[in-house]
Amino acid sequence: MIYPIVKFGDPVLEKAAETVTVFDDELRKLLDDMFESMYAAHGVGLAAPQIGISRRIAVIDITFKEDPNAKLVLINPEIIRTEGRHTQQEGCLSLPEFRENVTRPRVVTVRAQDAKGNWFEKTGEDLLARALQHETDHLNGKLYIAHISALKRDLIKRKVRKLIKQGEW
Ligand code: GNR
Ligand code: NI
Repeated sequence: MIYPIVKFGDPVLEKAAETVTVFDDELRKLLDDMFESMYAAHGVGLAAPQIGISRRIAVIDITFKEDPNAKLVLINPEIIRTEGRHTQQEGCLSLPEFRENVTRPRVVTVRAQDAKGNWFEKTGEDLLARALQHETDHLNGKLYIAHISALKRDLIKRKVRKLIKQGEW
């Protein structure tokens, strides 16, 4: 099932999501639906709050279906190591049409559980590192605009408010 993507303005995007404690078939179905929804929306990552579900679950595939081994499930993820710094354009499916340069660590290691509840660590660089951080942020109620200047952030908020008023958001 393809879920619609929740957009900026919905409070679910700005609250911390709930820790996952049950690793059952319902969770595995949700993960399948999240991958399907992410691919349908042409994203390289998707966090559960973006489909209105406030649980600490995210999926990533920076190859966009090219490499089946690149599918990454992150449950209860935490960034445990970071290295370097890199600035790159970043977007979010919950803020369609907006893009801003965001400076983040260039290499990160995440500790997370898989669909079966087994803990693992994964180190990523560049786009993967960015996606690992972007999705972990979502689960903490944080959007990429938290990492840009207040001036740019307020401009985006103002534009979104205008779009909402016009019924275009
Ligand atoms: O599809 C996405 N692309 C992207 C590009 C640069 C940095 C982060 C991302 S994640 C984003 C999908 C999304 O909103 N995930 O939460
Ligand atoms: Ni996002």
